[in-house]
Amino acid sequence: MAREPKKPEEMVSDAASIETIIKSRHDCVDTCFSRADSQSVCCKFGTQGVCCRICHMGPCKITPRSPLGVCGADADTIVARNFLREVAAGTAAHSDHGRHLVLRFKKVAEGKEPDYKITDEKALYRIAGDYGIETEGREVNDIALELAELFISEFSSQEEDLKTLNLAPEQTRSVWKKHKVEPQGIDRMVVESMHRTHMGVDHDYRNLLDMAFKTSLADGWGGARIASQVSDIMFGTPEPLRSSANLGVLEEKQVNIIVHGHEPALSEMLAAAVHDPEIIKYAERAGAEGVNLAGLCCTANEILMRRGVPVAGNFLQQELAIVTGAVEMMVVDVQCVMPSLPNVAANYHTEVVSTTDIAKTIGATHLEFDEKHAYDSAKKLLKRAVDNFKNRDPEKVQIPKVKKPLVAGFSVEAIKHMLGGTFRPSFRPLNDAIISGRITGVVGIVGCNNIKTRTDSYINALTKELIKRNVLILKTGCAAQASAKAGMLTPETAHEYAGAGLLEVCETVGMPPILHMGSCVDNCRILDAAAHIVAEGGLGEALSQVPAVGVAPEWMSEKAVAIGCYFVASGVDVILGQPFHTSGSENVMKYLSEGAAEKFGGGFYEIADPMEAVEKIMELLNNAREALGINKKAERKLLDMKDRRSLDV
Ligand code: BF8
Ligand code: SF4
Repeated sequence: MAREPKKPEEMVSDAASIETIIKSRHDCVDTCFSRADSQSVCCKFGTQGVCCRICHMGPCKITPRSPLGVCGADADTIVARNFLREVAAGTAAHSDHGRHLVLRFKKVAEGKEPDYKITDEKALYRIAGDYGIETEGREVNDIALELAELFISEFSSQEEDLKTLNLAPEQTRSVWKKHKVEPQGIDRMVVESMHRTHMGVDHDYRNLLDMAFKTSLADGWGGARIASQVSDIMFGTPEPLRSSANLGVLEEKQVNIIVHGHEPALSEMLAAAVHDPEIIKYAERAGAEGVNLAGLCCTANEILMRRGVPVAGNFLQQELAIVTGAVEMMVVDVQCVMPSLPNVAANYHTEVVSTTDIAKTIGATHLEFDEKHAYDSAKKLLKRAVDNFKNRDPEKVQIPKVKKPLVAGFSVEAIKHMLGGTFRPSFRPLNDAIISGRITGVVGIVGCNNIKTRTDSYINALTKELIKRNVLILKTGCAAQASAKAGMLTPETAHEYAGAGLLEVCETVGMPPILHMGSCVDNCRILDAAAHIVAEGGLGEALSQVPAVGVAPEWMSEKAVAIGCYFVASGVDVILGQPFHTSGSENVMKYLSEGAAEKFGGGFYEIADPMEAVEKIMELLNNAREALGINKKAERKLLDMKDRRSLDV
């Protein structure tokens, strides 16, 4: 007997998605929500991580009756190898994104890409300084070129440790040295991971998992970090700004273009070109009131953070955006783009356009992005979208009237300014608030949506409860967009939900209790914030001592596995709302939790229930506070100027 499809409200938690899933059923359009229903139960061997298809004597699977593969590999080896391959893929994704930006940055420095420029010279000086590059009396392009070359060597270095590691506190670095997980060149780490997981190479699960941590560090303190830094230099360091989120940002009377994926280079150009008078006139001639650019997933986060472009939705809303019938064009680049998009689009007038030769989908129009004429390329795309406006079927248009205001743009530099003012930007007030107990600790809530969890529900329940308990929340990726859709990325949220201590700090500083720090490569900004907390003093010497926890409540991608690993290897405990595919090996599970905690000071915890996660997080934060000797009752006095001065170091 056919199963009843799930009710939309059981699968998603926001009104816009519920309305649009109902529309998709009415329009007889398949989406991830209907496909998840027909997938039914996931493969047991895959879930446990005990399926090995690394050589062609297999695939082998581990069961009580066959505890070894044909070659003799046991569950520990197979699970650890599969895990390392996931980390390598996640690291590769972030880092290749970083590489494309670095190569462009180099061309910009050489004056070969006139449509791009160094937007944020201050960021260039700051970052070049971080790497010990001389800036005094030098031309901007000269500094940029040296920095670009240094970044390129971070990918290609063979025996030298990554220079980016020097941005971590010294004690954290010495932990990495002690356990031999300091990565060399990013590319080498990924290649070596693939070598070591080839049939007949590395079989010791502990050695394989150490390599997973090492490779992940080449992501968080390497490729992803570089992507973030180069984006800041070329497109600007984010500063707080207002915008809005959810499908309701689409405009009924305008040409709607959605950018989706991860790389900011093309979307930045589109965001600039959309205001070009030529484009506005072109749209008006086509009978539209204008051109409306909106984003999905991390491309959305990139242009939200820097330009305030509205967010149409997070990961599981990508098909729903098309189902509104109001999108003329969806421009995609790399990562988290569902291959189903052209099929969904075939039911409407939407044109899906792929733009890079490393990411093509059958059914999508492929229009290679011309970097040399980037602005013209962007204008051409916009005009093409306008031309498609006439094909929109008004009968099929249904834009949910659901959107929420938000504030985003909290780079580490912006947080520093907010806390200390322009005159003396500093993390001191935050450290003081943590030491005094007004803020219990800092929690990074990151990652995706996953069809296995009612969309956004874990993320939002956890966030709400933590701010009630005086925890400052740092967010990125689709998790940040979940808060945005719930209307929680606003300063008013402090009054509505925050505990007394956190509220006091938010009011004094004028900041929201949930800080949106960007896309998934910007998870390194969270670690950078923790490094600033350490440098400011009073909260330990290593990242592992800071009362901080990372959570990936609804994660789904290999990138999230890499992110989790570099948080843990940096000494930060990580709570996973979705389990890894490692349950087939108790040894691997133990190594990732207790083993990692012993080595790095942070380990993994799998907790399926958000309220249980809250309890665990509070316990971890309080343990850290206890160890620092600051776990006394919150003192209610705000520091006066004299106190502040006496704390200055
Ligand atoms: O890099 S949070 S679904 S969009 S993987 Fe993807 Fe996950 Fe969203 Fe951004 Ni990150
Ligand atoms: Fe089977 Fe070993 Fe080949 Fe894996 S590597 S498929 S366990 S024989």
